[in-house]
This record gives sequence, C-alpha cells and structure tokens, in this order.
Amino acid sequence: MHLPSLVGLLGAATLAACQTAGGNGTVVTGKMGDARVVKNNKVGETWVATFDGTQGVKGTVTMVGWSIGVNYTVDVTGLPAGKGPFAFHVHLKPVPLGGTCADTGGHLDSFVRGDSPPCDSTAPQTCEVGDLSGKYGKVDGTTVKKVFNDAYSALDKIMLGYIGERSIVFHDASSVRIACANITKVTT
Ligand SMILES: *[C@@H]1O[C@H](CO)[C@@H](O)[C@H](O)[C@H]1NC(C)=O
Ligand SMILES: *[C@@H]1O[C@H](CO)[C@@H](O)[C@H](O)[C@H]1NC(C)=O
Ligand SMILES: *[C@@H]1O[C@H](CO)[C@@H](O)[C@H](O)[C@H]1NC(C)=O
Ligand SMILES: [Cu+2]
Repeated sequence: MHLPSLVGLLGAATLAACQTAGGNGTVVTGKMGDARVVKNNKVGETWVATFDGTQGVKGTVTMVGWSIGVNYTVDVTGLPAGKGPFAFHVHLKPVPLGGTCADTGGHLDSFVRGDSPPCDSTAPQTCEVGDLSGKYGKVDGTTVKKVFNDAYSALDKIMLGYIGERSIVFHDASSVRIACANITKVTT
C-alpha cells in the first residue's frame, strides 16, 4: 500500500534532478543531480598529466588538491596552429600502453549528465565533471597557460568526481582527439 506514494516520490525526485536553478529552464543536470562540491581533497596532493611531445603537444596539466576541489594548471605548447579553439576534458580511462586517445572512453561524467546540450558555464555544477573547457573555457593559440579551480574534482577514489588514474584529452575545433596523457599521482 506504500508503493504508489513511493513511486510518486521517486518521480518527483527524478523530475527535480533534471531541472535546475541557475539557467533559463532548459539547462540540464545529471540524472544523479548536480555535481557535488568536493571538500575532502588533501590540500597540496598533486597529480599530473605529462604531454611528452610525441603527439605534438608538450607540457603538463597539473592538478593540486585544494580545500574546495582541485586547482588545475594547463601549461602546454605545440597545439596545432589554426586548429583551435581546443577543448580539453578529463576522460574516463587512462591511455593504454601502445594505445591511442580513442581508447580513453568518454568524459568523466559522474552524475550522468551527457554532453548534450552543451555545458552552461554559468552553472558549472550542472556540467559533466570532466568537461573542463565547457566549464572554464577552451584554450587557443599554440602555447597556452590556464589556471582555474574546479570545485567538483575529487582526488579520493571513493568520491564521485574522482579524476585520478584517468586521462586529459585535448580536442581540435572539429573534436578530433589530438593529444592525451595519463593523470598520474606525483605527491601526497
Ligand atoms: C537558454 O536556452 C537557450 C535555448 O536552449 C540556450 O541556447 C541558452 O544557452 C540558454 N541560456 C542559459 C543561460 O541557460
Ligand atoms: C587554489 O585556487 C584557489 C582559488 O583560485 C586559490 O585561492 C588557492 O591559493 C589555490 N591553491 C593552491 C595550492 O594553488
Ligand atoms: C596509463 O596508465 C595505464 C594504467 O595504469 C597504464 O597501463 C598505461 O601504460 C599508461 N599509459 C602510458 C602511455 O603510460
Ligand atoms: Cu574530450
């Protein structure tokens, strides 16, 4: 006899999770709701994705634990001239030895949002956790440096939003995956 009301509650919860404040009513969020702010990262814990130049791109994306989320520093050179602006994301899987960027899976999407419609950067909590350029802007030019904090990135494996042991992937303006590198732990 409790079943109908339970179903009703679940329906209401699902509906609420698909609409969100901060947009104009068309903004979508994850099936599991908005991304949660991460407050238990170890401050200073450092992970890095190193681009060794074999794919043209050379440099690092450094990820440092902060009291809220993770601080990212994108510091790369060798992006192909005229092919930008470049999107970049945390992809689900690392790059297998001898593999390619095609092997890294899709974006880290811990709250099951999907990448369509595109991320609304004014409501970053509604975006895929791994959609870094959607939230903080694409990079352009052959040499770029970009620093930002992402409140939704986790360094603890038990957390949704865990970015460790995955990869950073750069895409050119036509979405081609031009370079990728493993996210590996440097210090605790
Ligand atoms: C509002 O909705 C339109 C139509 O879907 C979309 O193009 C636009 O980006 C949205 N703006 C905001 C701030 O959500
Ligand atoms: C992380 O970013 C925040 C916000 O931008 C900044 O205040 C803080 O100093 C940064 N922390 C580190 C360790 O870089
Ligand atoms: C990336 O990490 C995976 C998993 O640890 C590892 O098997 C692979 O060899 C690494 N890829 C590269 C290119 O180092
Ligand atoms: Cu990507």
